[in-house]
Amino acid sequence: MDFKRYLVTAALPYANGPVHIGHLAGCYLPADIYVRYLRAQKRDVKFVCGSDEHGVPITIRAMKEGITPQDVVDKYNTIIKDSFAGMGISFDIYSRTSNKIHSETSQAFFTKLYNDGVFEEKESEQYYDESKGIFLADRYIVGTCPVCGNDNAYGDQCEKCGSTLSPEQLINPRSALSSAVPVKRKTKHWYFPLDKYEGWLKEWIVDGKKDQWKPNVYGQCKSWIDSGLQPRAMTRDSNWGVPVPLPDAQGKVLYVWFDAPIGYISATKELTNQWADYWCKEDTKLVHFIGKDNIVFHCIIFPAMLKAHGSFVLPESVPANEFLNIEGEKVSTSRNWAVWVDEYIKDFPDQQDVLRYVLCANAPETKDNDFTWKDFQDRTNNELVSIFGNFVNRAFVLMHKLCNGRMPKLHAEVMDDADRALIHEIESAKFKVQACLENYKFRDGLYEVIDLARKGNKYMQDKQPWIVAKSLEANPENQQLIDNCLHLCLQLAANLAILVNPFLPYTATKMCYMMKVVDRMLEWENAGKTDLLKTNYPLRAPELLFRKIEDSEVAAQVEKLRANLVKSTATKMENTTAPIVSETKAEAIPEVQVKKAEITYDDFAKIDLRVGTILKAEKVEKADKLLKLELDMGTEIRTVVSGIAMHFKPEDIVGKQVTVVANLAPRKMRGIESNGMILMAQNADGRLIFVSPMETADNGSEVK
Ligand code: B3M
Ligand code: ZN
Repeated sequence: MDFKRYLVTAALPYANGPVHIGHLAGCYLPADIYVRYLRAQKRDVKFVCGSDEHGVPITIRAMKEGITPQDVVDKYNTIIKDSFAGMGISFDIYSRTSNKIHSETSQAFFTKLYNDGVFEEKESEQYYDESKGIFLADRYIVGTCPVCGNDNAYGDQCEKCGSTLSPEQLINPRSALSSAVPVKRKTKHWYFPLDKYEGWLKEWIVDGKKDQWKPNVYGQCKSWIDSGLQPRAMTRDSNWGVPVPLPDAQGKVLYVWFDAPIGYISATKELTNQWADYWCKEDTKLVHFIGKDNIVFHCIIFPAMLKAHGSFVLPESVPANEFLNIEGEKVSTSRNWAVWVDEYIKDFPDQQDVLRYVLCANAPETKDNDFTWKDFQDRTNNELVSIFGNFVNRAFVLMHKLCNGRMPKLHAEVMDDADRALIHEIESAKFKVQACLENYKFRDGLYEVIDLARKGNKYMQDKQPWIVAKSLEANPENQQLIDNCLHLCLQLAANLAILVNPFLPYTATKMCYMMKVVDRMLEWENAGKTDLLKTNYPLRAPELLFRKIEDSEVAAQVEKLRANLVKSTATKMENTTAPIVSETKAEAIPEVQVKKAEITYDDFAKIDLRVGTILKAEKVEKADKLLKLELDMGTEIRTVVSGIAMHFKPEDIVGKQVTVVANLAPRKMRGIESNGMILMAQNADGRLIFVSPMETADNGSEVK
């Protein structure tokens, strides 16, 4: 199919926290590279995105910060938008799903499906928090994970072991709002019958996209479809979201995964009156850039909705990336293990392209990848500075030194094989980069750009115009050789600017300035040409395109990561009732800062701290984290269940003295009553250390 126009979307980030570099690498940067390339090709393209401002992630964040959901989205929408702009992500529009145009668009979509009789109306039993008087979304229910024993697993997922869960599977479920034990209540919802679209989805994806979609995307879709599709509720009981546009739907809103993808349509409407061309004409190529956790929503649920609606095009491609780990560990927003884009921009002003380079060169295109600050430094210094920057700089410096600061002529009569080979490399680089970009292989495309610079360096090194210059007095005609070398090097540099532009737009702009050419030179059709710079034209003095990243900067960033790591609540693991609500950047906690609000002496005096000795320790069945301890408390033997099994072998801790919170209310875990809690210190690296008396104390003695 010959596409007349392109509509490129990037996942709408939840406005419940800032974006980190994993977001950039996974979705926004590849989308931006693709769009910049299409624009350079002068193709008709629109690039839409915006904040996803509904759903449980927002309400949880509001609860945690003690502010309204509106405050949350206002705050983070600004931060996110600025982060993208700061990194040169060139959306045509960055909208918000709280806009009026969006509620109208998504309600109209719902109404159309409703009027066409698409939805199934069903009553079901759902968890309800009686103390708060509201139905609990799966995310609001926490409890013990049946797979790994994590006490703070969510009703839809355990973040510790990654298992997908339903609230029914949680052991000891409790409300995240109040810690009350939730009860079941009847409620009515509108279901989208995904099962009825199974046949169509098989044909469209399983048969139709096998060779077109990336294996990770295709594979996830296929296994979803193969395991059988179920009707899915498209409404929720909540007061935050787009109201369900039906008379008997008080207190009900559209499910966030119903309204959010429609946000792509609303954003396009907001952008242009011609929006329908992009959404309804068959010769539009719709491409969704997303992270791997969004695959089923974009490849199965949203397309089925679009199909049911009938007026819209379907995604042609969904190039989803895997995840980017940081310094060898999975990103954790709750533990603040992430490199935040807004902070990068502050710490490295005007260094957008360096991060764009590293994230693209190391993009998690086919598997999860690792970002380390050392690699950031190595790639910058050894690739950008030493290969690309160095080549461009030398070409300019030598041109100023050996050719009077003017673009030298090409003397055809003295051209040799090396010159012709270089011209061939320049011509073919265009097609290599292009083939990669058309197929969403951004890493490979960037590699080809650097490779061309590498070839330029080699050519210059072989030609050694600075040595040739020494022979000029004896052989003035050798100036022609120097001219040819620098002419071709500078034409190559102009090509580098065009090819690198989608990836590193700030660098391309700087290069245009140095070459005194207008941005129009960067159009893709100019790539491969070797007459881009006019002969005899004075060029500017070179500017350094990139600077080296110093060891001290790397050390400071690694230190910052570790210092800001939120010490896991696991320090007092066994009795946490408040869920560790994740999904956003937690406040940074500098080392000696007080973490909790001040308390009075009387508050403190309420805690009965005692010394005890571990008499017995054993693993708790089917709970990887838990140890059952018997403690000699002087006057009694106590049972305490403690979440330290991942850290200590039972036999290694028998005989140790520990500090015990002796008057903590009893709590049942895995059917065992725990009477108290032992204190542990936790290092930045997560290691646990017993908080014990320095010398042996009498069992039962008070700690004060
Ligand atoms: N907000 C999930 C996410 O941020 C969701 C994407 C919506 S795209 C329509 O990962
Ligand atoms: Zn788990």
